[in-house]
Amino acid sequence: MALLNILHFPDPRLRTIAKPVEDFDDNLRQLVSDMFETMYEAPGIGLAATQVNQHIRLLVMDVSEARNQPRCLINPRILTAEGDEEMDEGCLSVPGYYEKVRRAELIRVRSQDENGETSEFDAHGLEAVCIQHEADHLEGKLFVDYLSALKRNRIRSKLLKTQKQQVD
Ligand code: GNR
Ligand code: NI
Repeated sequence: MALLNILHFPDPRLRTIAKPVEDFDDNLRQLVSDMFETMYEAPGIGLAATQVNQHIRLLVMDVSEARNQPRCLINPRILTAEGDEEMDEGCLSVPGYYEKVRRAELIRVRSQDENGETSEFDAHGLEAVCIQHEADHLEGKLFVDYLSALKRNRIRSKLLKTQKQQVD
């Protein structure tokens, strides 16, 4: 078990497009386990491999109140998306900032688990928002990309400033 380092905006590595997972081996299962540990410790409701500098199509999540419903999505694909909803979003890679983002309210998802088994399911509400947020990470996209350039640049400057203070 290990806690992984989470990259922070505007780190350019967060802009990497993740590659499909092909090998469902012990290495992958170790990464999944470390990502769950990192997500629960943070704490967060989701974590994409991109955020821990692993550029493969893998995300973990748990949107339950009791934090006892771990879910791992590998090579996830959003097949269909319906409706609109606006929710306040945060991101472990953009610490301290919460802003409204508009997303689909109902999605159908196809993904694999850590053993390579494929399944399909519908998601709505917070679960749907989380999957869309994590799927964006795998495309190198962050929730701040949906904000105005003014807001995004303000967040970038403030985070850069705190990052510099941490190095000094
Ligand atoms: O912990 C998280 N909370 C959250 C809240 C609203 C919308 C999306 C999220 S995901 C975020 C964890 C994270 O950064 N995942 O990439
Ligand atoms: Ni995020």
